[in-house]
Amino acid sequence: STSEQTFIAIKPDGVQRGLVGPIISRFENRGYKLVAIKLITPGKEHLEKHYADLKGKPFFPGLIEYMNSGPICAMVWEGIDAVKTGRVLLGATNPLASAPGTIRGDYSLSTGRNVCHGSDSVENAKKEIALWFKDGDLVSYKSAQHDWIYE
Ligand code: YYY
Ligand code: MG
Repeated sequence: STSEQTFIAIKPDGVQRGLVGPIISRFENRGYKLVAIKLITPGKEHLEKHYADLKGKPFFPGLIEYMNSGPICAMVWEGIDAVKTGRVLLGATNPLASAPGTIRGDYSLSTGRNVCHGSDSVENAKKEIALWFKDGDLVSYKSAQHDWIYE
């Protein structure tokens, strides 16, 4: 449906490297609608919840430290197939396996510095949006471009 939502977060390296604008532009240009955005340094406890599925992996402590190293630009993007297409825009987890034209494939070289997060399923998107945002943070509006993007 055109109201599917995904959680996209520009990681601390992406923010520090001045990639907030370029990454937002990719979602805007594709036709997705921004419905929530904030710059936040949420702390380790919150980040451990966000990556709870990866607890126990050898890279987990380093991942949390990296994610806690500066502000994160947390966003919710809405539109048709937002979760799956959001992952396509992101590229592969390992930037070296990411095609040029993807965010990770254009802007990064290391798995542990891959500049951007995106939900991997509709179910996880719902969980992540609920973790990072309050209900009232998500705005509801009709994009002026809607009828030029959807047939
Ligand atoms: O969803 P995605 O970010 O593409 O990958 P995940 O498997 O969920 O891992 C989350 C995050 O952890 C990944 O973006 C980088 C980091 N990571 C790592 O540092 N080393 C790995 N071998 C796997 C993942
Ligand atoms: Mg993931």
